[in-house]
Amino acid sequence: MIRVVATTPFDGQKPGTSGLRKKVSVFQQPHYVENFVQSIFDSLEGFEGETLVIGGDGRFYNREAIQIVVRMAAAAGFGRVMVGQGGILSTPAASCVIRKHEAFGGIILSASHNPGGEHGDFGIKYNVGNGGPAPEHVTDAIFERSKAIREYRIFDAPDVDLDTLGITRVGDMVVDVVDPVEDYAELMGTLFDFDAIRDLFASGFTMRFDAMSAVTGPYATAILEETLGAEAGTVVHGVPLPDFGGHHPDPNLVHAKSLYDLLMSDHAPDLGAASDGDGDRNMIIGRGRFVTPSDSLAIIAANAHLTPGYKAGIAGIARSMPTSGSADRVAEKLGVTCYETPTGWKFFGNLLDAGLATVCGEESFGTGSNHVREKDGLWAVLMWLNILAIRRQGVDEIVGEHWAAFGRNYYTRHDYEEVDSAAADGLMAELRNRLDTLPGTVIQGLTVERADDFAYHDPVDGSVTTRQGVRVFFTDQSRIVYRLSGTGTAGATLRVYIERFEPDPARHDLETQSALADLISVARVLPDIEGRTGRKEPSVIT
Ligand code: VG1
Ligand code: CO
Repeated sequence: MIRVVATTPFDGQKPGTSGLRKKVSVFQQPHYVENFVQSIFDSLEGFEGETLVIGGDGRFYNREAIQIVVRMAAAAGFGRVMVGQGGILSTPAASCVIRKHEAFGGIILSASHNPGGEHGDFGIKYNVGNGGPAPEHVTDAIFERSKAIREYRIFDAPDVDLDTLGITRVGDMVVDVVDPVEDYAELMGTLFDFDAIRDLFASGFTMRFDAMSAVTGPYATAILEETLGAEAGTVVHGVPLPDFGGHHPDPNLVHAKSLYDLLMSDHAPDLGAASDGDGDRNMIIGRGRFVTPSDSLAIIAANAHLTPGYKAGIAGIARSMPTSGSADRVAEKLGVTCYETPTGWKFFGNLLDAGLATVCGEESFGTGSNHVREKDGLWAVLMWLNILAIRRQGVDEIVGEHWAAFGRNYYTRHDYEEVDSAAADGLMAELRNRLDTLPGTVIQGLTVERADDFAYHDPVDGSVTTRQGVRVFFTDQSRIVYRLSGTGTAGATLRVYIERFEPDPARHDLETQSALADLISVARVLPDIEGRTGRKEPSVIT
């Protein structure tokens, strides 16, 4: 019943920052999904009879891809697949299920925060047995294999019923359709003080959670409304749709603007939060106060001991390099290390496994901890709710006190999307050429102190990852970082990360873009963004 199908390689099946992401139409080409999935299986060893977890964010093509993966897993010799009902598993829930059931690994169908629908993006990602994204040596092997693949193996069988819970079979392989929320919700209950959060809601605390018509709807409704007693209607856009309702499921100031506007208005609830396509990102907004993801990480690290799961304190913090230095100050005060890693959650896995870090975060609206091996949107929201339930202060007050104690890192990211790839590569190459000559240069009154191209030396396995972004540090404790995105599907996206530390509490209430105006201007002229890309203004500012 196993069919061996001859095939030829496709160009560009190279996993990026988080899996392989392309337009849906690319994945719909005959053999495209099969080639990549076979390349994954060919790069792994020892999974005979083992369990593979499969699920996705519900976007267009999710079900079709899952049927292919299930039949190929049967042909490859897996003993069991656990599939989220309806093909649904948020990325953190998939990580949770892999760990809890000691699966060999998992395949997550998602392009995360990228738009969905027939004309949107699709993606496939492999996660290893610790529940985290495959590390670089695995993704490199998958890519190498994809360039040489000649055949794939697939079980000839009818589609499995993804909607009915319980066990069926494809050949000898068990297909276990599981509730996508249950294991995850149970884990959250062990980490946070649900009684305290219930009391908070019972006391009249109000919230809006925008699931952006993506995967977190069922999770948020079950946990926030049904378990914790948040008012019905707290969760909006709570039904996952294949095209995310035509919206861009990226919880930031641009794509979740209606939530932001509500929180800045007269009828703002106490807390606003949102999550992305696959449920690993989060945005936190208090009444009248947006919390940057970098600040959120720092505040969570400083307050985690107030929650049951972290009451013993944290062993360390890890943040991606472009994330602001606010967490570093918390680590210093706590007497723990703050690790600085390249962009992408896969670099946190070793630190978490080795017990070196407990909480991790990225400026791109990603926060998480050692409870799973992915960033976790709802976890961050529950962490904030638990902190608010114990401190009984508003978000704005907590953020203000944090800045007063640690100083404020003004922070913004400017993205230039879909620029010409050659122009973007040229811009980065020129910056790299200038690394030696930049120190000492004065640009519009700001003096460059040092500049480098970030390289990461993993303290656990000794691996080295180079060329992770050009950093330019100035003498006034400010910094600009340039790097190209590894998740886009059209042209190149140049990301410019701009940050300045402000110790003076009298200067903590400035509007971010104006507080950083001089640095923003330097960030544009230094590599001549307009001259090289033709762009006067960024496409997205967060
Ligand atoms: C972006 C973010 C990065 C994040 C990655 C995956 O990558 O910058 O911090 O880990 O997306 O997030 P890049 O290479 O485009 O800058 V998700 O929610 O899309 O899995
Ligand atoms: Co995501």
